[in-house]
Amino acid sequence: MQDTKPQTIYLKDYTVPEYLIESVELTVILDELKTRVVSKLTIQKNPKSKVDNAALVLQGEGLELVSVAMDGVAFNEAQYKQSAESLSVDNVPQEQVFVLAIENTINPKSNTSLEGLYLSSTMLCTQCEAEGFRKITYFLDRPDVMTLFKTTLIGDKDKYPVLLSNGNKVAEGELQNNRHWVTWEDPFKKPCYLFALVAGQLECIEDTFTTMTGREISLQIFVESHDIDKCDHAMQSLKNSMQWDEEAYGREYDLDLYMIVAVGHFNMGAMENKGLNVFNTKFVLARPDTATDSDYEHIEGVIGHEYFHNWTGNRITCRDWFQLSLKEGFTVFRDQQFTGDQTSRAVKRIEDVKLLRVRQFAEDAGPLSHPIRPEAYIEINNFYTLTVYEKGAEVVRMIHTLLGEEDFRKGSDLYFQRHDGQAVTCEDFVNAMESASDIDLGLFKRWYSQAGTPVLEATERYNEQDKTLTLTLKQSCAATPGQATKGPVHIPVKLGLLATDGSVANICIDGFVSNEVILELIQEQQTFVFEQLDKKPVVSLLRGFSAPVVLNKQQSLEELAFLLSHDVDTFNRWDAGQKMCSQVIFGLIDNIQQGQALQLTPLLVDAFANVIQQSWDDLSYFSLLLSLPAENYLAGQMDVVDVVAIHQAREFVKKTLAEKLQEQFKELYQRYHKDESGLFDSGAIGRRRIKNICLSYLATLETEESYQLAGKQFSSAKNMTDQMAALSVIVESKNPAKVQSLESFYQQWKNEALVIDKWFTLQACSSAEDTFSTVQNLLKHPAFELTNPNRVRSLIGAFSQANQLHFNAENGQGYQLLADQVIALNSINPQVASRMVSALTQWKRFDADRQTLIKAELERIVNAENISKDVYEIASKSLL
Ligand code: 7MF
Ligand code: ZN
Repeated sequence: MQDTKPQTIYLKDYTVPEYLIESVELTVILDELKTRVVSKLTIQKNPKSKVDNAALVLQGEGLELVSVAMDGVAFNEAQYKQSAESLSVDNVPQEQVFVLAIENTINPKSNTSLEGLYLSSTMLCTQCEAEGFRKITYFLDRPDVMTLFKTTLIGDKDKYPVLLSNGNKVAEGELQNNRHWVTWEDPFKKPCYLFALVAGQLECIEDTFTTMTGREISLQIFVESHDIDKCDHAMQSLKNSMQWDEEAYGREYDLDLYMIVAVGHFNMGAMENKGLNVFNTKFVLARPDTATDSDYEHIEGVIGHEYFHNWTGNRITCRDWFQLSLKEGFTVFRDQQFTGDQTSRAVKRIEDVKLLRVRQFAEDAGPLSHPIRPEAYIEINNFYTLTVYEKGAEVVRMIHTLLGEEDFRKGSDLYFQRHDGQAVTCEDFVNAMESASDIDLGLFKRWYSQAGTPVLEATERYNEQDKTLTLTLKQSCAATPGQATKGPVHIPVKLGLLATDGSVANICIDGFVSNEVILELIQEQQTFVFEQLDKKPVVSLLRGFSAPVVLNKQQSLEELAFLLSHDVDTFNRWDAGQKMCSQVIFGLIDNIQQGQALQLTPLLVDAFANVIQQSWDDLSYFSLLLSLPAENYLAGQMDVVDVVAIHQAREFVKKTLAEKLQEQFKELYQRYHKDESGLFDSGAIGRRRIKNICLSYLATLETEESYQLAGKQFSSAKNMTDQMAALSVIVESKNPAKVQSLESFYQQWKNEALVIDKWFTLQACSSAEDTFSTVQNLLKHPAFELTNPNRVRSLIGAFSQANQLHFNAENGQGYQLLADQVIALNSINPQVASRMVSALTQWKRFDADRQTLIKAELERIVNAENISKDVYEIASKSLL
């Protein structure tokens, strides 16, 4: 650790800024090794601050200070104080505006943290959220200081022909020594975390979008020249996003220009900088032969997400970083709605819930559990979590469910109208929603402050005489670090009833009749009585996953099979199948643990056969119904995770289904297998998805025929979806062509970084026996580098987070490998290193021997030399 113990920041300590920066004129003289930044800040005392004569403290990190001047007069060294993290000035004017001019230098090339100004191949670019602007120049680096930015970039004409920043280009010109300059002006005030600049040899594709009021917006996507043929889908996605936000939220774009730049070195997915989004190449570049269907879908979703931030994040931003979920939860909810509308609502909802239940629920149940609005942090970058994003989106979704479509729209309109141009809190958002409806959201606010996943116990009793069904719902929430006791929360429970013949039954409750109701649970326990039921109906509870809770309800395999065939709610129908599979697999896990022989219940085979027999319009949904629950989802439901038994039981089910339903899987494969390229309509996507699911079942048979099927698809595939699907089953099986296929894939794609990432991931995730040594060798592969986050995630991230079986090997070699890499990465890129620790945070879920092994590695990380506060916070809190 560093000499001083890292400081904790608390929400309760928030105070308004003592000073405001009205405007800034930045001049950046670009150079790989020594960039000069000249900043002229127009500052005034904040009229809302009650503190008089406070020192002006500007944040700055790793800056080489050249000079400071106030109102044109240079400071001597006695007139300011400098520390490793700040520049402060006492006695600044309290009554009038003043101009502070600061000059400093930075070295982008040595900046491997990828925060602030850095080099990605030959391109200079910035990442400022959350607190990266302080690595560029001294500033009031907090989101409630909103400033007008005017930025002049100066650089070599050959090295940096393209010079970009936020807003509109207002002037440009030439200088001596082959240099040129461009001035950008952003007419909207913004916090400095939304600042961006990009300089490099970039090419762009251009298009336009005409807004709802008839304004023509110019759209540009910038990439390195070799990627220019992979931008069309991103451009289409941008236009779809702009259109959708007008239709769904009445939101129009506000500048004349929207730019996206794709960079190969990026710590996360993308960034919503005003008018100049910077994206990970992974979420821009796509060509049918290089990107899978799911890549295409993610690109559209992320482009949407960043675009939607223009209103939920930029026009209205966060008061402080504790409010992060204000912009992220809402924007994720918006991008989920968008993707659902563009593709399939049923499939999108299922994919989102899968992520939430596996990853967010684990976070909520672990040592780093925190509310969607955290109360304390050491390093804010560690709080860009699944909880803030995904649970945050669920909380917004519950408001949507409680208010209904129409009032929710009224609420969002009111929120935009009330707070445009402001930096606000989560409370402001909920208040707007409350004002626009008749719904009391007082208790609901507890979702923002309480951590942990509520558990809902449901019991039902049918009374034949009264013809009533009584449903009792009881909520509870386990203690989380720092929150020993919990109160009840406001939970919307969407419910439907099915008659025994599978038809929809009427719901009669409190004198109202309908097909579907939303029960509102606000107490610890409540009872609901449904009347006029001649026969006991089957209850479909928590439809659409209407709240982020664990639902416990006794259900027989027969009842689940019934719901799988008949439920009209697409989410619950799928979930019934998942629950069936889970129950069966847990039974088999017991058998394995007790050394008993395994047998698959015909009920499951029949249920699958029944699904296959029906005709399906949405083939993607159909393929979800045929997918078994993931190993990590099963692990989340076990008291003591047994990774080997989970794997064996699940493989047994998969293989037995493949044996029993071989003919059906073959028929489906042949029916939907068309060697098509470049078709990205939902029909083609669905055909590929169902066909490839069938391929993966058939591959478990390990027959000559199945090897040939995969081999043929691999070598003849014209799109990446089919090629990857085939390679993946080859790598998973004992197919003799495995080594050769991997090698030919590498040779084919060695110049496409994003495809090589897939090649690493596929091997890292394999359940094959030799995976650990494969991973060790891949770490030494010439194409592997710790300085590229995508590569790190594709190998180290994939192995530790997506290969439960081998990462948790009994001898601890997986844990050791990860800790070694985290320690190496810590000094290169603390943010990415910290993310990699996450696989070690779940140690309480394992047996005593594994717990000991994992804790030893966490200790080793905490005690490593020069550990960053990013890594320190996660590793040390995990040990508590
Ligand atoms: C879709 O939120 C959903 C989430 C912060 C960086 C992008 O726009 C962002 C940035 C992190 C984690 C996830 C996402 C982002 C970040 C993200 C991207 C697309 N403001 Br860290
Ligand atoms: Zn975001």
